[in-house]
Amino acid sequence: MITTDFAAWSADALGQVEQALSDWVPAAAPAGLGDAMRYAVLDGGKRVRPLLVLATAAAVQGHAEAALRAACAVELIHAYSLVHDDMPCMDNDVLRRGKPTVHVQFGEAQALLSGDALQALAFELLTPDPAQVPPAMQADLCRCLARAAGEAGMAGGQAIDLASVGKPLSEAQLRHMHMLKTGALLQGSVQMGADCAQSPLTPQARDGLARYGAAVGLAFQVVDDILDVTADSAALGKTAGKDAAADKPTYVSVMGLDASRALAAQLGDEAHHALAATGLADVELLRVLADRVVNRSN
Ligand code: GRG
Repeated sequence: MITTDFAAWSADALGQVEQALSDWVPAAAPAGLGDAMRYAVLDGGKRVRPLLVLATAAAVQGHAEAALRAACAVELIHAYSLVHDDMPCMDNDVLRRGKPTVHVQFGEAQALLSGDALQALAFELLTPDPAQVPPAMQADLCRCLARAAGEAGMAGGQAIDLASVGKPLSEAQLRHMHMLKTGALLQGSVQMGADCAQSPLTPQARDGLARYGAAVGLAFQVVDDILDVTADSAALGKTAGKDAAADKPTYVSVMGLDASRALAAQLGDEAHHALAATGLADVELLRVLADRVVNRSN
């Protein structure tokens, strides 16, 4: 069946993700830790990464239970990264999603611990009873998420980012940093969706999805940099001018606004071409998601 109704699909998918996150992030974690964890995860966020997991899993007729767990796991890693990124030792932000950041609301120690606990919970979600998700699929999902989140991905990109403050970066260096810091988790979301396939994918499908994920991952960051200078900071729900204040290089500071907009559009085209090369029968959800990433306003 060709999936054309993105709005209905995404409303259903987001409902499932919100419910599962609410069920799985424990309110009863000791000494207020559950409150900080739930504050970091629930009632906010665009859930782009879970949608990428679920749309990719739909395109490959993936294992439904594995896909929902993977969608939530990647969102927990994303939430942890935001909690830690906002702390005084990193970006020192006081506002996230229009609310006080976790360390402002709960204190620094609780913010650190809630990020740690969310990261651990992500891998717990990926490793249920073998009757629920085949063990080989569990291993693939854990490996993929660990690589996307670790030194070869998000954490490595964050290290480069912090080391780049006040330094001029070439476009190639900026691209490398963002492919790791932001792109790896988005690309990993697509790969995790692909890992939910219940029969082997062709090399063309794997390769096309990998190229799609890379293009969408980078486009997300380019658009983020554009929105940082063009959008109303209240609409973004974050501290105004954070990156400029921290003197961090961005796509807009390195390439200018027009070239950044052109790059975002080009990455959107690359995502479409990569999807066409997968040979998969129904990639409509992924095509619409790429367009939403490139054209987003928050
Ligand atoms: C602390 C290891 C570690 C890493 C932090 C992701 C990250 C690395 C820092 C966030 C800094 C930032 C604002 C990057 C720009 C792109 C980005 C990840 C934006 C936030 O993601 P959205 O827009 O957020 O998906 P929502 O709130 O919608 O979930």
